[in-house]
Amino acid sequence: MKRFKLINILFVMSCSCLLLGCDNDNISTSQIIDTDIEVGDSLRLLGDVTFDESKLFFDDFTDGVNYDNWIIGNGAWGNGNGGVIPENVFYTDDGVLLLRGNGLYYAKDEVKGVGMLKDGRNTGAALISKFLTGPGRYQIKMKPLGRLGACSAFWTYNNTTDPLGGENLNHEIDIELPGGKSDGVISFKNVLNTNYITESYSTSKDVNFSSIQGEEIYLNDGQFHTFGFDWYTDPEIIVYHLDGVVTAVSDVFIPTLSSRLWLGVWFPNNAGFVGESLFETDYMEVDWVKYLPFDSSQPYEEKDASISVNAALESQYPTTPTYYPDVDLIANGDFEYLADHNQDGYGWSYSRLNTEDKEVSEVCYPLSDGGFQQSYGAVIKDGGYLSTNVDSVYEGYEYQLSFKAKSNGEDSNAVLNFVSASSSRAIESCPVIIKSNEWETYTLNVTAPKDSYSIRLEFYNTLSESTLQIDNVKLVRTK
Ligand SMILES: [Ca+2]
Ligand SMILES: [Ca+2]
Repeated sequence: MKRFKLINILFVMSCSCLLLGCDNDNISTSQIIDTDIEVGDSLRLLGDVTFDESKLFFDDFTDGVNYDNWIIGNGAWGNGNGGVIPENVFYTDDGVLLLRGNGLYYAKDEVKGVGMLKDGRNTGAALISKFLTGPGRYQIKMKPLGRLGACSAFWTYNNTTDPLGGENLNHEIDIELPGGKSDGVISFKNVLNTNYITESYSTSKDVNFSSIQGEEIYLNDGQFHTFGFDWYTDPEIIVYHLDGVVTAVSDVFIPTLSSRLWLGVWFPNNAGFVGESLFETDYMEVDWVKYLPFDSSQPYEEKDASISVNAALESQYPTTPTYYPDVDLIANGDFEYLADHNQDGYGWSYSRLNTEDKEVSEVCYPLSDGGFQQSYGAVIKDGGYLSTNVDSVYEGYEYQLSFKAKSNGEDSNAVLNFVSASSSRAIESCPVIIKSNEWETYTLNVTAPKDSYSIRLEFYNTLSESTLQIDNVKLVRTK
């Protein structure tokens, strides 16, 4: 009966497509789901489908990463990244899996990449299930890595050669953050819900969760959120959900091959997809993962899903818990990267005001003993201008800026600017005047105003009379 109804509906749908000339990606799903389930509904099971509770998989990472359940990935896919590596996998003593991502400003040189980049930049981490999965409910309670350029993801994957010689039978269901590519502003307001069959046929919903919930919600807000999807094969529907609310319903290109479950953070190196990874180090945090298969009413083809990256050795699994990392949103704020790296390309921009005639190298430059206690620091003279940026900043987020500075005049400034997505002009500026000729620590507590998208932090002299020295710049989220 269910099948008969589905065939009828598909017939109607293809007729209307012929008439309207629509493409498959844009088919409204409302005809199939009709009164069944819609975006904004509370999550529930469709029709008579039940769970096979006897096959529940649940992992809260209490004792770290279980070798019997998970492969820790040690390999790369995509271009321009360093892959996923076991050195970036950690857990806390209260059972949170920490997956570290090192962005393009990573200069610690403590880990090496296994992709095109070998110096540790754009390295992430991933777990892949040793068990195979099929139709059912998939959920992850996590905090995505809250910066642009790092894709926090939870997905099924089976990439199999087509026995008939066509393109690969890539079967995939993905939750990916940040979203926003469809309207050109990548942000944590959005999450991408995508499913594939073959390499060519996919449908992706770029979901703005705020508009579904009727209030502003940013998915890097420091809270755990539960992301997931229900994968049905009869009828073929995927219901994507977030915090118990339906975010998208897909009824085209539904996978039918058994898969493995993947989760992790990786670096697509594609600004149009998740933005640019202009940060040093941050983390994706996972409280738990759950997979609950459906009953036998949901058919699928059993096929081993090969694992497309190398596996870490058992000796590379983390064996002791770690403390929660102290995430500094400023890259290379202690300037010690200068010992082994070029001055440009690691987060700091050494520049000059438009009114300054001297070369940048004379008015804004790093100095090996120019920082606190004769360490590396930055020097700003005359019309020099030192700046750095932090993305993924949203209304209501609270931060503490701290830095060490000294100045031989009274016209030296640090200014923290909140900037919107649409203009480089500050929507709010928070200044600090630096007056002391001895090293002092300056702190500033700020709250991001409406329409915030990033922070631009700048150091300069207003009267071009002073020499300003800067070191140990740090910005942390306090709420
Ligand atoms: Ca946990
Ligand atoms: Ca220093």
